[in-house]
This record gives sequence, structure tokens and C-alpha cells, in this order.
Amino acid sequence: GKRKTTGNANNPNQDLCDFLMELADYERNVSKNVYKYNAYRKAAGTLSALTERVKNGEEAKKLPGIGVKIAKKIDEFLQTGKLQKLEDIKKDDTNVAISLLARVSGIGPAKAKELVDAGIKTLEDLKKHQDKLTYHQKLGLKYFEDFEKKIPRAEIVQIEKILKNTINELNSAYLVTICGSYRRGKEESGDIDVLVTHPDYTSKADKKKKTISLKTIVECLKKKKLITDTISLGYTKFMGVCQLPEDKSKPFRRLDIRLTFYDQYYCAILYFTGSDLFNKNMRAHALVKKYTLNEYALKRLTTEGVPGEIEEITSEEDIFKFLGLPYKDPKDRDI
Ligand code: DCP
Ligand code: MG
Ligand code: MN
Repeated sequence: GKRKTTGNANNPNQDLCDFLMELADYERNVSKNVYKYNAYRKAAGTLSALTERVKNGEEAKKLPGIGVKIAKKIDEFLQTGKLQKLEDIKKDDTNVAISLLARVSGIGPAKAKELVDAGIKTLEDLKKHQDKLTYHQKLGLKYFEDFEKKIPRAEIVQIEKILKNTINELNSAYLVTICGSYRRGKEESGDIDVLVTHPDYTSKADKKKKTISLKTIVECLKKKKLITDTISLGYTKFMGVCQLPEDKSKPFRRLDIRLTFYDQYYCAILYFTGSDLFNKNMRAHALVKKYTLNEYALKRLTTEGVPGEIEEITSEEDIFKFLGLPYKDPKDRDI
């Protein structure tokens, strides 16, 4: 799967964030230690939000998500310009190969290891062994270079216009919101995350009325030559590939579309706006407040600790209010 970056223009701690993200990738793809993966990402997120260069580990340790061990690594990097742990990791060809293959869309850490164990270590090897890949992984390989490229905000603005025009031509009441890092105000994104709903499409509505259809939406976006490939398509979730139709020199981009119930829209928007670390923190906070939060609903936990009554949510602000949290603007939701 895709690599995450901290993505913050003119970040004075970029080199520190880079080595922390390299360590994070290693923990996810090779060690399969999700706990450390998230810890390194959190530390990188903290550093990327600073406006000044960090002076030393001691100073960094005062910041959220940076403990003794990461502080020591920061000192080592500031003093020597490198990190011995990373140098050692990179000396091992198997580690390097697993990390490379895990960058292919659709290939996770387990599949990457399986391939490397079978002697497949480069993208060239992978091209020769496509029979070992799923359709998604084959597309990931085909578009490897393009999917590695970040999507500039201006290009997403153009794609957003086509999405909204096309979907609203079908039915003007559809609501279309691009979430993910774009909604968090990032200047570049890894992919495009689209949320669609319609006032008639509620969790209580009669499902036999098939006027609201993701499949129809996808067909129309294909006709407009925005969608070029489908990775998977269900009733509520599309995963695929798009390219700006008016400019074939532009890279192919990963596009996700979700159709969500109107009465669950704000929980869905909150979830898909992320970041994933922000969501983790918010869900943990919800549990402390005896609530359970997911992409569908905010539910009060009963005295037995099981999900009970659904709270009525009519805005993102409502969710923060129920949890006793001050509202956070999407741009402040990186960690
Ligand atoms: N999400 C989550 N937990 C995950 C994956 C995703 O909570 N394990 C939510 C939060 C993310 C959103 O879905 O912000 C979209 O997922 P992306 O992987 O597309 O992440 P972003 O859009 O935040 O970043 P990028 O620019 O890399 O796409
Ligand atoms: Mg995204
Ligand atoms: Mn996505």
C-alpha cells in the first residue's frame, strides 16, 4: 500500500520527519508492529507542525508523542546526520525488497513478504509474475510511478468540478464532498476520497427504490472519461483510478467514492476527513466519555458497556459537542 508523508510545505524539520516516516514504514511493512508504526507517525506529525527547527532531543521530548527513545534518535540524527538503526535496516536486501513491494497499491506487508520469500524482489520480477497478483495489485503495478506522485490541490479542484457536475446531472439533490487530506487543507494528497449522499437515501428508506445508485454514478463518470479503471465496485463503495479527461499528460490517480446514508453523513464526513491518527484519538476519547464512534454513528454506551441509543447528529460540530470537545477545524485534524 501507499506511503504516507507528513506533507507540510516549508517544514523546518523535514529531514527529521523523513527519518521518522522511514522508521514508520519499516515497522508497518517489515516488523508488522502497528503500535510503533503509529508512534513514529505521531512523532513526525508533531514535528511537522512546528514553525521552528527543533534544537535537540531534550526539547523535542516536551512535545506530544515524543518520548525518551525518539528523543535519542533525534539527537543522533542532529549530531551525525544519519541514524544507525536505519542504515542497518537498509543493509538488508530483504527489508528493502519488502518495503518496495509494499508500496504497490493493493500489496500489503504479508503479501510483500510472501513475494520476497518466493524470490520476487523488484518491480521487474513482479511484472514477470503477474499471475501471482490480484486485479488490484496488477493495476497498482501498472500505475506504480503515477500512484507514487502526490496530487496537487489545484488538480483535485478540477476533478471535484467534474465529479459534482456529472453527479448532479444525474440528480441535482446529490451532495458530493471530497474528504481526506484535501478537506484537511493539504496542498497535495495521496488520493481522492469522495463522499456522496442524497436526502432520499437514508438508513430507514426503502432499499427497493433504486433511484440512488453508485453503479450509475460510476458509469457516468466513465462516460465522461474521468474514471479509467475500476478496482472494486459495490453498492456503497467504489475503488478505482481516474485521470483528468482534458489533459492526458496528467498522471493516473487513485479515486475512492463512498455512498453513505443521509442520516449518517456527518459521522461519515468526520471519519473520511481523518486523519486516521485523529480518528483513533477521537474514538479513544469517545470511549472515555462512554460513547462509541464510527463512520456510521455516535452511540451512547449502556451501563453494560454495549452500544445503545444513537445520538441525532446534524453537523460535525454536534459530534464534538456530545463528546465534550472543542470543535476542531479540518485543517487542525492531522493528529
Ligand atoms: N481512515 C481511517 N483509518 C484508516 C484508513 C482511513 O480512519 N486505517 C480515514 C481517515 C483518512 C481517510 O479515511 O483521512 C482517508 O484515507 P486515506 O488513506 O486516503 O488518507 P488521507 O486522505 O488522510 O491521506 P492521503 O493524502 O495519503 O490520501
Ligand atoms: Mg486520501
Ligand atoms: Mn483514500
